[in-house]
Amino acid sequence: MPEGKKTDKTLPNPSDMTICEATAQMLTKARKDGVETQFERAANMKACPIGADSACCKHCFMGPCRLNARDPYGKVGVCGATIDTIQARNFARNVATGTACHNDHGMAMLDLFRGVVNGKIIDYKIKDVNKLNETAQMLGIEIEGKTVQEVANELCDELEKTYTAVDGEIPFVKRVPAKTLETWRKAGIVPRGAMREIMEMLSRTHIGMDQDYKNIMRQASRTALVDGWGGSMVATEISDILYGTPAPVAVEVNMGVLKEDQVNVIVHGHEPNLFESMLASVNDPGLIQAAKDAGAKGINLVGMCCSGAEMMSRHGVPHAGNFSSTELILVTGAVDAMAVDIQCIQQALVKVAECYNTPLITTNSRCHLEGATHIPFHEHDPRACTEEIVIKAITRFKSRSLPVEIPKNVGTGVHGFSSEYINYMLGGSFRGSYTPLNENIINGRIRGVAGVVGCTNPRTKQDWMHVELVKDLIKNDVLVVQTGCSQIALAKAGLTSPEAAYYAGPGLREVCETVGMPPVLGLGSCVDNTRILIACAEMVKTGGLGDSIADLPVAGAAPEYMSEKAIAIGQYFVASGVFTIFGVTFPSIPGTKFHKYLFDEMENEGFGKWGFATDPHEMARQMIAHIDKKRKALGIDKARERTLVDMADRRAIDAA
Ligand code: SF4
Ligand code: MSK
Repeated sequence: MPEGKKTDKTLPNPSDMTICEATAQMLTKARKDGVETQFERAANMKACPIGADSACCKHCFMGPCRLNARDPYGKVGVCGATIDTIQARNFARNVATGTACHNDHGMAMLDLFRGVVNGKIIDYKIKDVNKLNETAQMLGIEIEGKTVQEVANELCDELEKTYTAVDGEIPFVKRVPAKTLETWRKAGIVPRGAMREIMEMLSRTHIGMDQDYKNIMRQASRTALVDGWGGSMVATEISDILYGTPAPVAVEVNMGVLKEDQVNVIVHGHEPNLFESMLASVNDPGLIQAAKDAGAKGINLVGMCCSGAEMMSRHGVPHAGNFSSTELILVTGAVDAMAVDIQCIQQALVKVAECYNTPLITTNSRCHLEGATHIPFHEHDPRACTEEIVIKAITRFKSRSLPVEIPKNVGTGVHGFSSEYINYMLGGSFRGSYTPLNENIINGRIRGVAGVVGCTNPRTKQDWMHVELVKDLIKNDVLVVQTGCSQIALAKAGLTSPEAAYYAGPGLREVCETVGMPPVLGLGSCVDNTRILIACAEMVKTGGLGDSIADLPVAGAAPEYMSEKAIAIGQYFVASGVFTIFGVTFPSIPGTKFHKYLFDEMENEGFGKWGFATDPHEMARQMIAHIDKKRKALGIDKARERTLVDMADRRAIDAA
């Protein structure tokens, strides 16, 4: 073991690193097997304190320049850059990279959609014609008398502007409430195409360019908005049109979904295309027979991370765990192949997969891993790739030689909510509407809505922040909507089932029991955060809760984030008007002008603002305080007080 590395004895106990029992069990096994994971590497690698404070700059070769977080105005970079410029530039580049990732994903979905529409890609079809028509109409495309193909063609052309428009405004700003849009127009941040915004962001953060932190942050907001209301929204909408808009479905979650007597295939990543084709391949009678011939009872397809979150929402495919469990699932020895596409694929998977003789297969030209097998996935012939992967998995099953240990943990939750389904669920099929949600917020049964999203991070106890935060929120009558790895943390903890209403406060519990919904609604993957934006826009449009998203009693959190995509998501929620609080670490120094701008002053300009807390209860306190502040501004704080002291209501709830 290299000098300075903690030995097994000094490493924290697995149960101190995660609240996921299955992950802890596999951590113990990994240590016995001599396999290192992100948890040990995080414990062994002290994070650079200057980097964590965002007090260093390496944007040119007169540096790198390191400023002092304890005396941030004590010196400047060689070029004279102040701490505010350095922090703003670093932050803006995080936003640009995260936005690039989501737009890259969305653009790939658009390419696929165009291929389907013009008949060049035949393996996928338009599944949700209603969604196609609604999206087209919302964007001002006339659908009367046109074929599905004609409408889809026009929609492709319109959505392409999300990426390519050199001026003007991206198509989905048509969804933005008028007052929110007015705030953006006043600030000059209504986004043009993503290529333009990301290019300008990178240019403006070069040495000798923009050196006014507020001006840099204006472009950071504009760039982030072309993620949330741009590339991510395109990805979600096209995925729904091609593969179907999710509707609630019961799903099994956690490592116990692996089956010792079956060929286990895991898909991990972000774009749904690979997974959709894999679903077709594992149901191919010839491949099922091949698996049986190899002595297996069948083929068990399982998802992880965001690909998994999307497929569990749309098809009820079981989910094995979130980001921090992706190495540890391999430690079970039961995974016969892991196929990955893009984003959140740790390089460390190569080594762990090698230790357990599991084929690790990259499939996307944008994401190779040195040492992994690459089987290219082409949308024109997708099954060639997925079938080859299944055959590899069957071969590995046949030659399993290492002991298999599958944790028994399995939870069941209901997932697959969407902004459309919330509309239907609360309003019914004949009067689908957000009115009941708004009414329940106004009368105080629901105090507000919180989006709890984002990654897991081995620098915090896996899942703990997510679960504790959400428990506090629902206990205080805050309805929680979720995406990504956070949703999986809550699903494992059993809080995405309707029975979890038991943990909710009396008002929220009453609504959940009436409608039969959980107090925690899973909306899908990271790009599906756009479903939360759309829900916010619908709440404003429905009326009674103010004129802009910034007026709503809502808040957002990513308590265990780790990726730059999360920063981009946070910034688009803040720019859209939402108080958004992050945990783990925050790349700014309290007391600096940059920090004050993000945490206080943006709100005065009609946006939301950032927050930070490492304790989930403090995080919940800040979110609830913000929701209450908004309720007061709307004049509905009294309604809630009346509801809560109404003894007749209480008795009715107790008797239920
Ligand atoms: Fe240093 Fe300025 Fe170069 Fe950054 S841009 S590395 S602060 S000289
Ligand atoms: S996968 S970005 S770890 S949520 Fe979308 Fe999970 Fe975060 Fe990746």
